[in-house]
Amino acid sequence: MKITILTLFPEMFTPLFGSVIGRAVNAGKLNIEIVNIRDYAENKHAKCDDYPFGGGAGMVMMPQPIGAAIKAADPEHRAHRIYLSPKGKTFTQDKAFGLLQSEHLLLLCGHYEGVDQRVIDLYIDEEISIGDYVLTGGELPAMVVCDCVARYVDGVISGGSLAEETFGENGLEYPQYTRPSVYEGVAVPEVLLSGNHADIDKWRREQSAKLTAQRRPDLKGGNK
Ligand code: 4FD
Repeated sequence: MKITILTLFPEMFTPLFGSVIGRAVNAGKLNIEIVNIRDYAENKHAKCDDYPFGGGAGMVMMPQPIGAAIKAADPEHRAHRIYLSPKGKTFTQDKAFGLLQSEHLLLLCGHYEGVDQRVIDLYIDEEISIGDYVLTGGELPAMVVCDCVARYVDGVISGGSLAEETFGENGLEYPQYTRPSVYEGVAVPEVLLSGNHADIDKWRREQSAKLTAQRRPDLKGGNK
């Protein structure tokens, strides 16, 4: 899979390459391309924002640099093009799974008060929001989408972890423990040390169901 990210702040994406995702990129499992929109501005000072027509606070990102950057990155519109915005449809784990069907994702990050509406109307396939809050730019949302989708790409993380986790069919995940078996006087639940895998599975399913019913009755598995 290829993910192209269009932004005015390419340096914001450096941490993305530091961890699990960086390793996947280096192993050739995933191709992440960061494009600086400013490189496509055709005016003398590479200006990319301007005052809103009709007045009002803030600045709006100009259509020309974004349009040129999109056309260069995806000349034949093969990519699924996403604009990160508080007005978008809310991102979920299911949504991330669906996005995996695309060979190429293009993520457009807006800044200021957003981008000229004509860019969205002409070039964007889908608007996505990562939640009901406003940020200074679409970069963090783009990283969230990128990370969440990338985890599902073959070989990015080890097999078992994907199947058992929260937001699958199973509701919220059961609590995890590691050594030592007693920490600050608090012992690990005995069943986990029993070596009886049927009992352990049963305990984990119960914990999972209890937690989901308490905290997230809206989720699947909330009353299992
Ligand atoms: N909730 C999100 C996305 C972007 C963003 C922006 C219009 C502001 C939050 C378009 C206004 C983009 C989100 C940039 N804040 N800020 O996913």
